[in-house]
Amino acid sequence: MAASKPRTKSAPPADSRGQGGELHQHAGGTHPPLTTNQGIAVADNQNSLRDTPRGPTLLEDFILREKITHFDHERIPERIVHARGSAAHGYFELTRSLEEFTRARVLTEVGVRTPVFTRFSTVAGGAGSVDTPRDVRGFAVKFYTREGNWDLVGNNIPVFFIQDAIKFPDLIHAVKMEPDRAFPQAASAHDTFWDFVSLMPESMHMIMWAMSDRTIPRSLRTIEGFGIHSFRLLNEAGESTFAKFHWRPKLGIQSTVWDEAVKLQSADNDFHRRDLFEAITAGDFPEWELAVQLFTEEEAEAFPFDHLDSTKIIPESLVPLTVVGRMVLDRWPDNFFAETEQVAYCPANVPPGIDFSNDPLLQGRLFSYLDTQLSRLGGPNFHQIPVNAPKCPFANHQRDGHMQMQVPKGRVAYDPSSLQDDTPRETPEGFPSHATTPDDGVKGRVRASSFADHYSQARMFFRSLEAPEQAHLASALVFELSKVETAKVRERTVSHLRNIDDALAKRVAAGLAMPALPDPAPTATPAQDFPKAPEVRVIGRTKDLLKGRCIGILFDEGSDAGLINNLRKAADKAGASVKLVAPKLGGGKLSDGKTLAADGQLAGTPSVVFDAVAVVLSNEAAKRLLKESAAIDFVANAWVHLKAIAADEGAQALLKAARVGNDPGVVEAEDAKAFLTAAATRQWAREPKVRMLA
Ligand code: HDE
Repeated sequence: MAASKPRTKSAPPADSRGQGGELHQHAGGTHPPLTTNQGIAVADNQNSLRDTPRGPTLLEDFILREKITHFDHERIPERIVHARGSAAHGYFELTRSLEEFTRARVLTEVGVRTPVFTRFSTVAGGAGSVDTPRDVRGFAVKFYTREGNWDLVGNNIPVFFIQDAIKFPDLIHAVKMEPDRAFPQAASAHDTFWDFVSLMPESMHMIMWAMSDRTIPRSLRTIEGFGIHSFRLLNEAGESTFAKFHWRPKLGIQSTVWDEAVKLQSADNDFHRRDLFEAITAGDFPEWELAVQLFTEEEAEAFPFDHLDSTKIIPESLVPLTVVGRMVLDRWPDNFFAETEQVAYCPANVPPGIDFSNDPLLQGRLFSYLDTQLSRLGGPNFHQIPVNAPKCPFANHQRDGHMQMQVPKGRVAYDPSSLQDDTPRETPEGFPSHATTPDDGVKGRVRASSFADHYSQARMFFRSLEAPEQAHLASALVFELSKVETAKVRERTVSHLRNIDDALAKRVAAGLAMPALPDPAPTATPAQDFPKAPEVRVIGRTKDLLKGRCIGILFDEGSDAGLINNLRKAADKAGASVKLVAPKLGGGKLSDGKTLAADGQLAGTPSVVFDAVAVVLSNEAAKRLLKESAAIDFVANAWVHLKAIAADEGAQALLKAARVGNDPGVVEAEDAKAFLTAAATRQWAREPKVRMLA
């Protein structure tokens, strides 16, 4: 009989005998008793209940049925977009009060640490897709403020594809895998995406960003975040100021090169997730500054674009950034499903003092998130899941529904009421604190004429980039359009490029070997020449830092122990992490007779996962490794991915086989200083030697 047993910790025997006589292995140790979800202790978790040893399983086996039933329902629907994500806990600390502009305490109380939960995601792929496709990254922050939750649900790109929320389902249907063939997964390089965007000139500015190096980041720790829309801040006097929110990574912005991003997909599906996990668990906490752009209605009137249009940035030359705080992510979630999967962000979650603008994209989002979460999380009580619940008290008269976790007391569940003293009531401190806006009295399905300029900022973006970045962008367009089967879609896209930058259009047309350059797309609003916006670059904004970078050292039997130790020490001092790679995980005996184990086996640890590599080999080992393509690829990829390479005398044969050339990024392993200087950056000057860019 399944009676409840005393809850003492028991040490199970090293093995135990099931009723059929077979042995189960136990790993040992002291553990609490295993129970069913009803708290019934389980004596045998290996065998289902049968009436004879070889007879059918009995329906009576409630332990089996509960376990399998729970398993059958373990998956919930994945997010329709941003399905693949990684998240971490941390805090936000205000360093500068915005009291003049807002009454929201999270933005006025300097020094207070507000807990946050931040989730990064890709947009197009499913939950099981890879981390490193070319894609926009979601950057969603839940601030558990003393006045309720504030969700700043942003992306790593400051603009968006469309101006009006009514186009979102079309955009997403176009970018997701094509419905008849169910591919490609997590990629925009296909006909339906380019068909749609080439018919939506408003997406051209975003296309410039999406085809730039921003969408192939090296690490989630090196991406920026943007709230995109203009929000409003409201102060005690009810005065309103517009605000745009920016997250700036402490480590600077870093991206990969395309060939590296492609190879990372096969080297490590979880590259970004693992990188974030490893950094946080090593105590190397990622950090971002929160900056705001603040401006008034009158200032906005003078902009040469409409700030309510999410396809536009406000260049920093027009409205500079003011840093107001920092976010530190210092704790990996205990459980992926309970926290990262069940977290529900919603741009409509704002505390008093933060309000919305009339951006039509934001307005649609205010509806969509709660709606999708009702079905994704199975009912109206998902706000009670620990990761979603506010950390301040919350109470109202909403009741019941699926999965109600609270047990409300008393007979009053309505308002107004007079029967009970402790029921929640309205408070003057709370919402509404909405801004009043002038109303022009026109109602209709209209798009403001101030939203009509689709090319000026796309041109500004492209022309602001450094030359290698422009080449990457052109090559990305050639790559994506080369996957598009329909000629007229390719031509239509190039016709938009002609309105952005004719030289870019010609490069892309040449890269596709187009027989003729298509005419520019018709437009009533030709591009204006805006001043360059250097803040959009990646290359100029990468910090030459070793902190946050990882160096891989390839070694084998007989490698020079002194050299390896020197390199490790120097890298450690400079703040870089080091991983050792060898043909076998057990490593080998070095020149000093001591055995050094590797962190990764060569076949499973290619150089794409590192920011720079050192190769320290004896002549014999190098000779042996000439027969190992993974060793040659290790060096060859570091070279073509523009990474610093340090090599000792013995390793030269491998460098030769990998066709490594000569440049300031290739140094002797003895010169740790020169190596670390080179390792702190990418060798952009090498690129024309190794790649034909468009
Ligand atoms: Fe989202 N978006 N979105 N989005 N979005 C979702 O909400 C939507 C947009 C963003 O880590 C969904 O819970 C509409 C812009 C992030 O859980 C859904 C429109 C920006 C995340 C939804 C947009 C974003 C989402 C899917 C056009 C950058 C992941 C699952 C008006 C500012 C949040 C969910 C997480 C998720 C709707 C456009 C960012 C369907 C209708 C612009 C970071 O509600």
